Amino acid sequence: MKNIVILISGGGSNMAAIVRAAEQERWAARFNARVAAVISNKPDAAGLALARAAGIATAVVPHKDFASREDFDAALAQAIDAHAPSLVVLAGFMRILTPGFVTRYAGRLLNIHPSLLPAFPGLHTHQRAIEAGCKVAGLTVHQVTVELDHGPILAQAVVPVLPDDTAASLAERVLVHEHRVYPQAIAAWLVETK
Ligand code: NHR
Ligand code: GAR
Repeated sequence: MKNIVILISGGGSNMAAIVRAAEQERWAARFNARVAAVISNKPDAAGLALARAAGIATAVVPHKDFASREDFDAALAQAIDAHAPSLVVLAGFMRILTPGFVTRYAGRLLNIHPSLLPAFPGLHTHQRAIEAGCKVAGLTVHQVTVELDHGPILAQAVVPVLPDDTAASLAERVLVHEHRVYPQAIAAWLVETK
């Protein structure tokens, strides 16, 4: 069985969309894959309750408990490796990962970023897209590499920016497409790495 471990920091709606797709599309039967665990760096992440309700193992590794990023990433890797993952999925995970961590999971570490990379890597993407006068925005699923938001692109979707958009209204529009595209991209990855 291919175990998928999902890392979250907040609401977990992308995580929930992946869990839903895995069930509805019968990933266990078709790809021999399942969501094995959901791990958060924030103890109060709403996504943890969603995961528990879905019967998925959860863990919390609070980044504030660690003196350095290296120490946090080592503890995070230990929690992840308890589930022998074939794939580690960042879904709204908000901590930059050290080179050592990224190297450990090279080729099996994916992220969804809410912009059309290589435009707007980093934080506050929707506000920056609006301020730049972009007429389209979107999302990118990519492999995680040492350089932030620069790994090989697996999938993208384009979403219009409307004249009265705020960062919040644009984020909401993009998120709907994230929930569609991220599960698709993961399913395609599972087929390719069969
Ligand atoms: N780590 C590496 N090495 N490479 C990537 O491509 C990564 C990564 C870690 C996370 C997600 C990313 C995004 O999709 C991601 C990609 C957090 C920050 C950030 O600045 C930036 C990009 C992403 C995630 N985090 C602050 C930090 O100091 C904390 C911000 C907060 O807690 O709100 O780690 O956008
Ligand atoms: C999503 O829009 C995701 O792309 C973004 O945060 C949201 C998380 O929502 N990720 C980042 O900004 C990473 N820096 P969710 O927790 O409901 O999936």
